[in-house]
Amino acid sequence: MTLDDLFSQLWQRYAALTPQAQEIKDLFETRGETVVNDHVAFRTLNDHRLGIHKLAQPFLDLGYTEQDEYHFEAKKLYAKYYAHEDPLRPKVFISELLLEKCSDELRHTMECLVDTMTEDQLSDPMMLNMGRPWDTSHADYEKLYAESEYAAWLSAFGFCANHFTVFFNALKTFDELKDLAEFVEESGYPMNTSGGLIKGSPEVYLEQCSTMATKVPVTFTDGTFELPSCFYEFARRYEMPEGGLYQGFVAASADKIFESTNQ
Ligand code: OOG
Ligand code: NI
Repeated sequence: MTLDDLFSQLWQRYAALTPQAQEIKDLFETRGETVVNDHVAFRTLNDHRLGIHKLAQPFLDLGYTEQDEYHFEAKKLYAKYYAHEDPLRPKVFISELLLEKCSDELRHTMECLVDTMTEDQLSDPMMLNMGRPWDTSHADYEKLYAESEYAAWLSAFGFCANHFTVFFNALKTFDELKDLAEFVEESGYPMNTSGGLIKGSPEVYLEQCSTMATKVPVTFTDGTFELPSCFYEFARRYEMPEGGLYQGFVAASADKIFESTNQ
């Protein structure tokens, strides 16, 4: 598999789950823009069978290397990002829920889901794009949601690109990230305003904003329910004093971006 194949497979599943992403990309292209991706993000659990390292493998095989790590105490999450030596390749941000920090009940529920996965599924190198490999109930989703929105989202959607992110710097028709956010909002896509519309600032060399996830019907063992699936993000990077654009993430901003899948 080539990197182009990998990103195109990821985009396919993501766009099917998130029609707004293709729609917004089309709106940009209608303005004469060419959309470049800054990063793609994934979610998982720190269960040894499917931790960050497991999802990262296809990228590592194709020339990506591990970069920085981030801690999210309140959300009980840990994340790492990976980058390719070709700066035009999107960065990859992978987070995982720290099960040992969660309640016994939540840990048990999530481990039971993983236990139902087959050997073939657990050894699939493309786990990161397999979708939801387990059956689960909406009643369990609700219980998980009360403790961790992240766990609930993972139980309902499984493995896929949670968001693609448009690289603002490669766009030509917006002066500020705020102008882009207003354009997207006015086009009919509600934005995530947790922590403010624009997260970060030139002082931390990164500004980000994101849509709220599209609601899609999800089939559970006890019925079909509309739930927030995936979202689209927009990131503007700033030049650092020592030269070059900042390449990392900002934990305080990321903490709010996670909330783009809130109900
Ligand atoms: C990841 C949230 C963090 C960023 O760019 O800071 C993030 C997620 O929602 O899974 O994407
Ligand atoms: Ni992101």
